[in-house]
Amino acid sequence: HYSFFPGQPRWPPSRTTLLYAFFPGNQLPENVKAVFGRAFGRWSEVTTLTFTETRLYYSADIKIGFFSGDHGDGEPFDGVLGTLAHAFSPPGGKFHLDGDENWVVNGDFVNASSSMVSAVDLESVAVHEIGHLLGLGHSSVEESIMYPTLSSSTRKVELDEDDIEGIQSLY
Ligand code: TQI
Ligand code: ZN
Ligand code: ZN
Repeated sequence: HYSFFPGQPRWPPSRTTLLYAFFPGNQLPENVKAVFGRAFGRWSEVTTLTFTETRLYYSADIKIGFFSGDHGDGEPFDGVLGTLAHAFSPPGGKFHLDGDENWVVNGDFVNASSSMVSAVDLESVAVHEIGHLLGLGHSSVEESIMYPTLSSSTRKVELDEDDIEGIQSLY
């Protein structure tokens, strides 16, 4: 079953459009940015929320960036595997991804190299982290996006009934 964060934080009802921006220091290729657009779309399809990209990083509600190791927020990333990403409850908006992962987009490595041993599907992680950004905690339903385990190389991007019930009770 789905869960919320303590106190059930959510974006205020007056905020039906949330703005997201990419950390300008990353210079992400379009195919990587498009993954986040699709991941947001999966949640907006089942709620009253709309997500719009803004180029104004500092005024965005949700700030997306790839960082490696210690990146100044007291929650350092840990290299390949382990922690893949972190995103926090509303109205936090911080959405960080571990730049050391071997991220896969549409079945291809974003940073192709011959020594790849692990593969993490970016869209799967993005859909999960956006759930956290909107106020969902983890779920006990194994098929759900908010279940706290994802096997390596697995792609799981479709919202489960459990995710939909959870998010629809917030928005
Ligand atoms: N990052 C954890 C996560 O997003 C961070 C975390 C741990 C957390 N406990 C939490 C966030 C409690 C909110 C509330 O779950 S992670 C998965 C999954 C991670 C894990 O890097 O371990 C995914 C990121 F679900 F597969 F385990 C994305 Cl999809
Ligand atoms: Zn961080
Ligand atoms: Zn999680």
